[in-house]
Amino acid sequence: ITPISTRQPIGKTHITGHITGLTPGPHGFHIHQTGNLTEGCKSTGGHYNPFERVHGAPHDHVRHVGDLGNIVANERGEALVDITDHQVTLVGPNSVVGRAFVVHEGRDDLGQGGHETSKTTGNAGGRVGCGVIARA
Ligand SMILES: [Cu+2]
Ligand SMILES: [Zn+2]
Repeated sequence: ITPISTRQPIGKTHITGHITGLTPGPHGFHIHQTGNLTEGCKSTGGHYNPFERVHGAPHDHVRHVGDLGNIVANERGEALVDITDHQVTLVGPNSVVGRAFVVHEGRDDLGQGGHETSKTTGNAGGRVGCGVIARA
């Protein structure tokens, strides 16, 4: 995933990209706490959550800042990312620069699945890909 731009210094953040090599179907897509890839995607920590809220959907006010819902891969395993988000920011004390995007094995239930991990991770399964958010 490459380009990220802000339309305004503070406000919505537009996240775009093209992810390949996935299994077809939905995959949880989040910003995790750190950009530490020393142990692969595992070492990026949990969902970025500066306000100590529960896991939710992108359109929920109460959610982790890093909760970007699901991306959907087509039958060739390709997913287009085009997300405009109100909580993610590239500036200020809660900037996501230096943190990481993580793509999960399965669907994020957006906190509604009733599983014991629904309210923390969306029960999205393992981490299949990740990348650090850096300044270009
Ligand atoms: Cu995640
Ligand atoms: Zn979350």
